[in-house]
Amino acid sequence: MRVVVITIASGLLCARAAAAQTGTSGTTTASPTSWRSIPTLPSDIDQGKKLLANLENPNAKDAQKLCPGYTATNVRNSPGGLSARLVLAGANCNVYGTDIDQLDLRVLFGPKSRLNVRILPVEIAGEQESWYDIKEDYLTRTVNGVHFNPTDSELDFQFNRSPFEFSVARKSTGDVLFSTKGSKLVFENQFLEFRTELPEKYNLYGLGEVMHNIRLGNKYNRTLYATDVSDPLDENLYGSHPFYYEHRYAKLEDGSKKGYAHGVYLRNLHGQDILLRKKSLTWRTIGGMVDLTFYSGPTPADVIADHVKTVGLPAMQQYWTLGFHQCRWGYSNVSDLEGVVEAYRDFGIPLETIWSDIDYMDQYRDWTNDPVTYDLNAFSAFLNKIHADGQHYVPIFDAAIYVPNPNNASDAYPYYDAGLAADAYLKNPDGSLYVGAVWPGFTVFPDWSAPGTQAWWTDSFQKWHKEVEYDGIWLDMNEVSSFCVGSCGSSNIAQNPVHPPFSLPGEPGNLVLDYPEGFNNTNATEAVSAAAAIEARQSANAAVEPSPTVALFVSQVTQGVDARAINYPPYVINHVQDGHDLAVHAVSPNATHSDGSLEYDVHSLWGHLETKATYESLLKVSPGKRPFIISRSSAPGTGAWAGHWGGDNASKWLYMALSIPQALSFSMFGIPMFGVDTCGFHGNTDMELCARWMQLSAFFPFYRNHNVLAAISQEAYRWAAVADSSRTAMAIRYTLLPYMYTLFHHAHTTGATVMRALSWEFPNDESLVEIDRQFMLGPAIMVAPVLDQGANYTNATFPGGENEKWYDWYTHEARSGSEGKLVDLKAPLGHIPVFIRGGNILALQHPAYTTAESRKNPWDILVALDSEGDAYGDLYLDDGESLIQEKTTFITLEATNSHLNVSRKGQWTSSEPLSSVIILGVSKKPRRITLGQAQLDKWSWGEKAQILKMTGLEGATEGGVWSKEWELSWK
Ligand code: MIG
Repeated sequence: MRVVVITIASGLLCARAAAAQTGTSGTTTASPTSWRSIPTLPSDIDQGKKLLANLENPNAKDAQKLCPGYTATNVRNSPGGLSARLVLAGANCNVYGTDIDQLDLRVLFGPKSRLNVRILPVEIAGEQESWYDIKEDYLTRTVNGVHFNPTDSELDFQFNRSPFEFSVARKSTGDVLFSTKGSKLVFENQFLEFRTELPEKYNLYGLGEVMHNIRLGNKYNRTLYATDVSDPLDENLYGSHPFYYEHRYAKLEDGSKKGYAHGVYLRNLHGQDILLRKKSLTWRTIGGMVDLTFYSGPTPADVIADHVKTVGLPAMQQYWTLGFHQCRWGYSNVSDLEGVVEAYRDFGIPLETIWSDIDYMDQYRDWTNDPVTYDLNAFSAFLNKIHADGQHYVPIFDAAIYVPNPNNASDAYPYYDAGLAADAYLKNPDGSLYVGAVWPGFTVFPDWSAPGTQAWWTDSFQKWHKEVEYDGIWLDMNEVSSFCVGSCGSSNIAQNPVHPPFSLPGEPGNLVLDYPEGFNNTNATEAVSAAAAIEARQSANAAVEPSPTVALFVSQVTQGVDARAINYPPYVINHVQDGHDLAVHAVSPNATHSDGSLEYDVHSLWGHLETKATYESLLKVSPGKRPFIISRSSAPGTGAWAGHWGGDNASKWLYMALSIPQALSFSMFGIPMFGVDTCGFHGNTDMELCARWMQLSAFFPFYRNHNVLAAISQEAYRWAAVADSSRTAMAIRYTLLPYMYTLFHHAHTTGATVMRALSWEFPNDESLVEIDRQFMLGPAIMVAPVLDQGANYTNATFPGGENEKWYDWYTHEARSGSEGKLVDLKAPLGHIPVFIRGGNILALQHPAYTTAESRKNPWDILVALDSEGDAYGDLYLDDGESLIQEKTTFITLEATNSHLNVSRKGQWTSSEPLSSVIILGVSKKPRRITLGQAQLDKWSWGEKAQILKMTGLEGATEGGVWSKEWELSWK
């Protein structure tokens, strides 16, 4: 018997131990699940070549030294911009592919905040489709300048003919935002390199998906290539977003600072390295073309909105999706789910949605339920019950499709057959099916370019919905992941079903023994035994010999004119997977699509396109309703169809802290519906971490607790302190739901963000460039969580200076800005510091157990006056679920001169009453208060607190608080 341990790329979190096996296809030892007694894939099936990434190779060829660059000729003005021919300025260098001798430069302006610079091979300039470009229905184009006059642009484009260099400047200030001066353009069929100068100590943000603080280092590398990996720091993850913005601060004559931001988006999703250096940024991709869009800002909010509008405005969410979601890997049957739903109810902790991980599936096959543990009758009864209670259900859905064993008639899997008949699967270069391996065994993968795929996909989701009335879909493994290198199953499908080449968490050799940092302080006894168990496991592993590598790779592409080295491109990006091999843990680069494209060129779009297809399907499953999808992989524009969660984090304080910059980066990428696995995925959580995290995530747009198989349970009711903390934070969240929903409306219509960095709200304040341990939810709410183990206080900065007003959420006590200094805040366990920014009006609704019940509750209006005595707020109302709304209402609340004016537009009606109005920052005792014509006598005012409270207003606004326009004055 041999056991092999492969350490997952993150190294620290989850040792993926290979299944114990005898010989090559031996049966495994006894296991709790029946499907375990099946052959196991060889453990080394996921090992590729060991390559040296260019970035780690000191002897790597330097294209800047070896290549000639280009000369511009034939320059002419064209509608909306200019064009030129770029000609290679010397002998071919062919460093990482073949140089392209002649390039087309196309510069296009319009609208005034955007400029697009495209450089593409002349040979494809007239072509509709080419591997150099991304189809427009995959990723939208950014600029349409045909009727735009470049002189109206906020940006200026300058270039030098020989050597060809270009720059982009902000017209109003003359500031050069991007300049390739002093560097060469390198354009080869498998390698692109260009560099821009940057100012010293630049503040640069974005370029995801990567785990990192919000501000990127100035000596730092980033790699983008969609991959299935457990959230290692500073490595490429599930999605690719080649967009950054830079924030500069100009000194004005009076000594004050003014912030200017601009954005840069590279519309190229090939594998890429981005090199951030002291005064420059270098972009290197292994294919595609230069397709750069510049956004002029000038604030970060302007840049982000411009980018989000460009790639696709985010989907409007159904109201209920903003409720609290509970998930875990390891709810092994329907009664597990029932038990969790009941326990939440018993403990009085709101639960909106219960989720299923892969446990529900029949042998991990999509669109099926385990006939015993998730029996359809019992399951339907359960779903009927939760639906009747106003709750929801969302199952996971895996990207790969099981291939039934052709030699076993009882292994039939009709969903596969239907996809095969629709010719919906990726192929090998020789036209045979590409067969990888994922949870169910050997699998195939949908091909989103094939004409029959969408109909089969939709039909399958519709069929399944007749059996299981799900309310949304959670898309996993869509990078797209495969547990083996190459088409490993091509000649092996007769072995199906096979077990993945590693054991599941909790199985022998892969026990979940880890605890959060500081656990030894809070629970010494348990920490000691966990440490002993980890040590025992490590010494057992040390005794095991590594297995030899098997070459499983299928042949290179030989067809057609594509002579590129597809499987092993000459430039090796710093890909996180073992050996930097692009084929490891993914469908391989040579998988071939029906439109002729290769996975090499479209890999990072797989999840994006699956999300789009699933969105289309859900529109058919539940006609007229906004689809609810959470996807692991994403690309620019995925937000138009789905939200995203932060993937496989760990139950560590570090990961809780990093969830804030994670969320802020997805705000930048136009995917506002974001949250992370609250209380942590890998490893065991503990009471303190889970209590803090349940409170923090309550202020994230997507609020879900999720846990790995075999870790200790972490539902909010498992510890009294976590239950208390959760109830407190959820009550605030549910009170704020109308506000969050309104933020989503703005995101959906204008590209505004929901979760915001402080530097976006205070763009002239340079002290905020790195602040990512506190954040804002919209313009009005600031959250300053405790992120450290054992702490009973935290510190926070209060931007805005002495004229800014910040009000404590709980006490309504006012304070002014802290002038860049950190202020200590008391925050014992159970308390999360939250503040309201003066100048905002919040329309709040009394919280209830579900969002549906909350929507029927009375309203409070909280007016937080700024130092001038003014405030503004708005509220968007609709039916909460329809894709196309027949009636909506938009309420505007304005306070000035001791007067509140509530105006409305639209036809949506609701009848909930007003309950109270509270006004913060009222410095003088009013003599008389009137609401409409009526004088109010139930009110109080405190000299010290400067708070004016009017309660018992239920009868004051006839027909409901929002049914008519009204006014309130306190003079
Ligand atoms: O290879 O379905 O990120 O949330 O619990 C692991 C099991 C597959 C990865 C997801 C995680 C989910 C897990 N999945």
